[in-house]
Formats: sequence, structure tokens, C-alpha cells
Amino acid sequence: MLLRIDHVGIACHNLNEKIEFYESVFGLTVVSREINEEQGVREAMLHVADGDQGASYVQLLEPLHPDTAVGKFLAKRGEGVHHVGYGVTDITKALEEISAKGVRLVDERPRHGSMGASIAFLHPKDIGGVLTELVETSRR
Ligand code: V0V
Ligand code: CO
Repeated sequence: MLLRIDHVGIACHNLNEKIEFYESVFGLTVVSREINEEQGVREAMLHVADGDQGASYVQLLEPLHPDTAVGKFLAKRGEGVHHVGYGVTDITKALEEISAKGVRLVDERPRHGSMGASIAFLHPKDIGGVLTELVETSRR
């Protein structure tokens, strides 16, 4: 069901500072920067590698407001890994299959994600404390 790790989402207070850090320490390159109002984030995707099933990225996330998913996370836990995003072929089918196994879905239906992807989150309390995102891309 899972094709690859699409991205690891990392929560930070200052997106520009964190981008510079990842560029200088790892030599990564920003391939996309977006504001996603629905998700309450300003985010950047930094390309890590290409594989048979598509590319993988680091996603740096800065909250638009304190009262957002990432804002609350930062207040509670501080900066660090926020979620893991897995690539899937058919996100609607994957959501049905996962839900049927008793895992709570944060999103019943896919939403708009970075670089035109369809995304949906699974509840961290049902995935061993890991906020898990499904990502369907047509081309990456
Ligand atoms: C919260 N919890 C987490 C967590 N966020 N556990 C692990 N990883 C996280 N990232 C825990 C938290 O510690 C609480 O546990 C419990 O879940 C409830 O948290 P809360 O602070 O009361 O917050 P809620 O319940 O209002 O919201 C939690 C959920 C929310 C997961 C439902 O963060 C959410 O809807 N996330 C999905 C959307 C999102 O994260 N968007 C930003 C990325 P204790 O302390 O009670 O034990 S956008 C993105 O990735 C994009 C656009 C993309 O990839 O393209
Ligand atoms: Co993400």
C-alpha cells in the first residue's frame, strides 16, 4: 500500500532560518515554497533523493498562527519531527482500507497538499504516536 517515504515534516519557528540551515548543513535545495491556509502552514519542500517510485523530500513547516496544528505542536513539544508522509497510488482506496482496520482518519477525504498532491492525515493516537500523512502525486 505504501510506495515510499514521500517526506518527513519538521516543525520550526522560523522557516527561512531552517531552510538556510538545511541548505548549508546538507546541501539540500528548495523545490517548492507554499502557504497552505487550510493546513495553517507556511512550508518548503527540499529535495532529498529520487527513487523508482518517485522523489523524497524534507518538508519544513512554520505555523501561520499559534492556533493551528503545527502551532499547537510547537507550543507543546518544541521544534522537531511533526509527521511522516508516505506515497500511495490511490489515496481514496488507501483511506478506505486503513479506516476499515479501525484506524481513525483525521481526513475522511483527501485535501490539497504541497506541489499539487492529494493528502490525508491519520490520527497519531492510532499510529503509535506518529502523525501519519498519505500523499498521492501524479508526477513527482
Ligand atoms: C498532536 N499530537 C501529536 C501530534 N500532534 N502526536 C504526534 N505527532 C503530532 N504531530 C498529539 C498531542 O500530543 C495530543 O496527545 C493529541 O495528539 C491531541 O493533540 P492536540 O494538541 O490536542 O491537538 P488536536 O487534537 O487539536 O489536533 C491533533 C491533530 C491535528 C493530529 C488532529 O494536529 C491535525 O489535524 N493534524 C493534521 C493536519 C496537519 O498537521 N497539518 C500541518 C501539516 P496528548 O498530549 O493528549 O497525549 S500540512 C502538510 O503536511 C502539507 C500541506 C503537505 O504535506 O503537503
Ligand atoms: Co506533510
